Amino acid sequence: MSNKDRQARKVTRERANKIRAIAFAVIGLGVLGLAGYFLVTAFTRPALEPMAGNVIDVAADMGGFDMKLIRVKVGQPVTVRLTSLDNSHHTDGGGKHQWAVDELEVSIVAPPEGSNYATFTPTKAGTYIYYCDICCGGRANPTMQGALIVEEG
Ligand SMILES: [Cu+2]
Repeated sequence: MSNKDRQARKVTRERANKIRAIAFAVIGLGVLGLAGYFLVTAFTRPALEPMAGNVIDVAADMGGFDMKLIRVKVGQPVTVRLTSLDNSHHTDGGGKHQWAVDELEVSIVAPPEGSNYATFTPTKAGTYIYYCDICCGGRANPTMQGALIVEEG
């Protein structure tokens, strides 16, 4: 091999290395950007539309409900709006959560990163358990439970 050939090979190799380095940098930045995007969306809540009436906003993620206790009055209509903070990439429940009270026949299922609501009027005082039966252990999971206390008006 001549010196000239050797030189040409070296240049080609250096160029290939440079291209590889740039490709890695671009991929690295892309991954970082994506990670940043997921982090930001994971920690920001979706904006909620204003609603009329007595609205109780409850949020849920894999860690449970953000409210463990809700107080309402007998004979007064109340709207519970459930927001799921999880995205659809969750394998457990697909990012959906539920807010259900068997005795009141209320079951709200919020879509991933979205909200859903139900309006009901409790007619009997008492303490009711609300729960999510979709994710992580369902009803049996103590973090996916709370108490709805219905008091005499
Ligand atoms: Cu849940």
